[in-house]
Amino acid sequence: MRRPESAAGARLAGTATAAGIAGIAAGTLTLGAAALVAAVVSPASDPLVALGETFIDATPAWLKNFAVRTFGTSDKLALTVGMLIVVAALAALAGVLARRRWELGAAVVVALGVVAGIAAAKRPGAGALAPVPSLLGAIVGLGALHALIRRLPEPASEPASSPAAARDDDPPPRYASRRTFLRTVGLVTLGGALAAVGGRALGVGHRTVVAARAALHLPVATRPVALPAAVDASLDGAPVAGLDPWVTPSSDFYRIDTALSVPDIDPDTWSLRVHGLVEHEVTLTFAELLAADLVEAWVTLACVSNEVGGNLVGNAMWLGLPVREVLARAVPLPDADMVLSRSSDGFTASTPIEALTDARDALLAVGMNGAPLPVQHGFPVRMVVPGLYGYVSATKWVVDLEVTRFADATAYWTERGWSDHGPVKTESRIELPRSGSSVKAGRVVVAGTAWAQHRGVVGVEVRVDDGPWQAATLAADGGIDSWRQWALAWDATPGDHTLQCRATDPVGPQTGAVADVIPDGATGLHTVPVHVKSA
Ligand SMILES: Nc1nc2c(c(=O)[nH]1)N[C@H]1C(S)=C(S)[C@@H](COP(=O)(O)O)O[C@H]1N2
Ligand SMILES: [Mo]
Repeated sequence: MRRPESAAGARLAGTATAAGIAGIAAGTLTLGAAALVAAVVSPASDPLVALGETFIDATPAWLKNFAVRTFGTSDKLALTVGMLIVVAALAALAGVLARRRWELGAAVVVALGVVAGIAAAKRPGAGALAPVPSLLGAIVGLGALHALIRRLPEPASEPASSPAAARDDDPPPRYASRRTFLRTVGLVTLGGALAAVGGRALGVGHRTVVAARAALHLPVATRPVALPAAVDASLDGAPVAGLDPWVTPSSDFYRIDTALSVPDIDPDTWSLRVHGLVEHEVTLTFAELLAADLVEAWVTLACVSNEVGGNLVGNAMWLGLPVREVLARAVPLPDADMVLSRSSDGFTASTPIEALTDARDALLAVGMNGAPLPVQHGFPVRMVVPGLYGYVSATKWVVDLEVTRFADATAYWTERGWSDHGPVKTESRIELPRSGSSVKAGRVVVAGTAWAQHRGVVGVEVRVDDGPWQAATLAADGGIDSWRQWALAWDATPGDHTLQCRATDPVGPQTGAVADVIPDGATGLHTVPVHVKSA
């Protein structure tokens, strides 16, 4: 049987493809083996986690901004998918190279293992064993790649008298061999994937925090707060349905941080070190923190990356110890003007010392909405400071407070292009009607939420099609540190309309000037198009 050149070329290409597939299978087993080892060593030592977090830390402001804008709170999922694609491409390359020259393919695997191992070792708080999952994974990967490359289907050297061929003419022998290869590859990939999933699950189950959090009973606050009355918007005595609730359930609370694997902190070994420009260095244990006079406070937290009209903002009841009481024990020196808070995973925030020593409820929080802090929101202890964006104040998993000066120290996001000061800007958003929706002509409820943390919202106005500003009805004030709901009855006429809102704090109305989230928070009027159908 004559085979044209192109068929021979296709066979060769098919084999290179097979080598690429072998590489991906070996790569999957590599990651699976590493995940299993990481389950024992520490979740953060998983090569994907270590590489991802290193990548996040190296990400400039514009890219972080792009990621948050494009993927919102799914930015971590997007990063993981992106990394898997890159790793798959490199694994395929390792396979293709290994088929030509084993040493070349092996070099790619070893290089990846070493790079991931170094990344894991360099993560803040990494133990001595941090590189082990990456390195053991690479060794398993080398073995798998070697075995698979030796079993590549080789059409040219297929023995004509192979048992498969003797049994049947169809399919031709090389297909039988290919099937065996694919079956092996399939098994290796499946094993790797199962190990990866199992390793992750095991790692999560192994976490000290899960049991520690479940066992924790928070003390009762010496100064408790109740849910303030009438904070839900209503019009003419009728409640407005469909707004974001005044209290954001913890499970719905936005999450923004640089951690791919949340820190695993045992409250029994947690401590907070207060040092720097202080008269006495202070160390606070978790037991001491719980034994202190804890207070409760309603505070609306906002992310500097929140776009006008966005939802990276939430309101919760926090339980904690005022930071000023811990600072008072340390006695800051007069020339200090900033406190650099640091989390166990290396994140830092620069907070003006004024905001931590004045009368506001700046807390070392242990509770959120009546329960211990969820792990994702900072268990066992985080900072919450009314009036400041999270990136300059709300350090989760906090372990260290350095009293210092803005002139002498910089924080995580400041080093990436964001402002070192981040007071929350007065903002308001329209939640009803939804942007782009259709409503019937006549009485339409326009409603939403406004915030001006630590100044308070004293008014909200709405305008239609650039018409005059009309005062909305404010819901009760739940305190100047919390957001405030509002509503207005609009007599809608058929056609396309544009709604806008603006909040007023004691200083004046929010600015309508459009500003990007970088470097210190977005401004502008939330603008919502609606279509009104004739009734
Ligand atoms: N350790 C740590 N704390 C952190 C961050 C982080 O990346 N790491 N992000 C900050 C930012 S930018 C915000 S907006 C708030 C968000 O808190 P949340 O996830 O509980 O809503 O946490 C802050 N605290
Ligand atoms: Mo943020």
